Amino acid sequence: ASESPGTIRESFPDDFVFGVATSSWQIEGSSSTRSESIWDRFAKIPGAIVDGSTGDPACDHLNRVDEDLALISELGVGAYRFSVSWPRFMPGGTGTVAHSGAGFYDRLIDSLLERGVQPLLTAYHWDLPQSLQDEGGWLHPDMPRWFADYCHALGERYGDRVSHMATLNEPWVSAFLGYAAGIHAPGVVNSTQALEVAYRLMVASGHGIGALTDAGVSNPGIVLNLTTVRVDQPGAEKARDHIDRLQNTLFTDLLAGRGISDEVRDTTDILTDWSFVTDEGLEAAATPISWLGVNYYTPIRVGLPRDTDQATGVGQDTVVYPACPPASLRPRGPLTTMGWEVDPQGLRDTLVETAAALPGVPLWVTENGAAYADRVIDGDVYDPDRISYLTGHLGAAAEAISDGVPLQGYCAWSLLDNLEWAEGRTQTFGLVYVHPESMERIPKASYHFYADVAKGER
Ligand code: PNW
Repeated sequence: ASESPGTIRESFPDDFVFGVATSSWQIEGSSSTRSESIWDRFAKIPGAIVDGSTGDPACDHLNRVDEDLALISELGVGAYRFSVSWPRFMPGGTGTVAHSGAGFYDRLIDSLLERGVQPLLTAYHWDLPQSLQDEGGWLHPDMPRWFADYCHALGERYGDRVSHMATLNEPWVSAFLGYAAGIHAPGVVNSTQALEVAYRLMVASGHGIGALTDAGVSNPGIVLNLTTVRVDQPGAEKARDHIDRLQNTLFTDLLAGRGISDEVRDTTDILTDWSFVTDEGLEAAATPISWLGVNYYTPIRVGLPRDTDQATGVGQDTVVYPACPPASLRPRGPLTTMGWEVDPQGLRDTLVETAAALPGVPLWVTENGAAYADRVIDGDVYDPDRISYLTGHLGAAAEAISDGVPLQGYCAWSLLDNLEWAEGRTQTFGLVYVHPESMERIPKASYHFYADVAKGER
């Protein structure tokens, strides 16, 4: 017999929760029964989504929810993280809750609870009602109030059954991919606006936390995409620090009540005078959270500008970080099909750094996973690379706990092969294969692997 190192399950505390995640726009479809979102509008721009995908049918989840609940149930997980489509729940953006839209999530939540699965609800996973975008979206000073009203309605409707709700998913992505790189909705390229949107989102989240609490939600929190930032070559230290500030510290400082640091203000004041920042806004952004979700996929590795970079010296791939000193991002293999470096140690480091930035806040890994081109052979889907990715990152999560990180749960991204934003259907993160036309679901080898982990069989 070989030495038995114990199961993956045994490397976590007994009350640790294994879960799986999705988001509304990426799976639901049925766009005719909700109002338009900024992603529906963005998807109409030729070339915005590489394969021309739209929000329909996505995974046709609205019509296949029973089948998807069975997949969650058979996976044996303790939690399911999903998001509410704002345009489905409150089609006007503000005001009236839609009977049918709200009822869909009632049934989803009740079915999860019947199956012993804890619902983790995210209020905003990027599908803003287009009507609010038309008013100015996250640049509008009233957005925090509109968002708080929406959160209050969610809390009133579901707070009796859902303990853990998150206000926002990854405000960094909304701000910097939506307003600096312009590769996400609403497709704006304006670094000044990106900084203002990042701030406004955090103010809105704070108002949302307050509204959820008022409505009786016991555990309101937020989900950030945080990641450790490494120096790849000597000389890139300044750029590393700059990227770390805009990727991580900007958000954790606001949550911790440290405001916006002088370093952030000084390095970006060529772009913006930050006069939109108010004391009330900073105070709102620091509203205490009862948990923090961390989405981690890959570290950031910062090197010197490439020879081919423009005369400005600023690498194309660092434009997303406003005012970044000359540098380039240099992922090292092995890479996923997203071009993202596979580095489990990066998850451990990210969790340790996050716990230090926000001491005492319970953490969850709310997303972790990998895109690969899977092979379908005789109706079976083989994804050994995804299994080794998950094995490595689960190990890193367990090590972070032994480092003292108060980590309570882990959600794999994603249950289904879904609509991967600007990448359309060309990047697949699912534990379950979804045929792009027939919508047939086939659990992959990684689904069976993860089921074994959740059940304690490996
Ligand atoms: C996250 N980046 O998005 C989202 O929360 C998911 O909806 C998405 O499907 C998943 O990760 C995989 O992409 C991100 O470029 C998209 O740094 C892009 C980045 C980070 C997160």
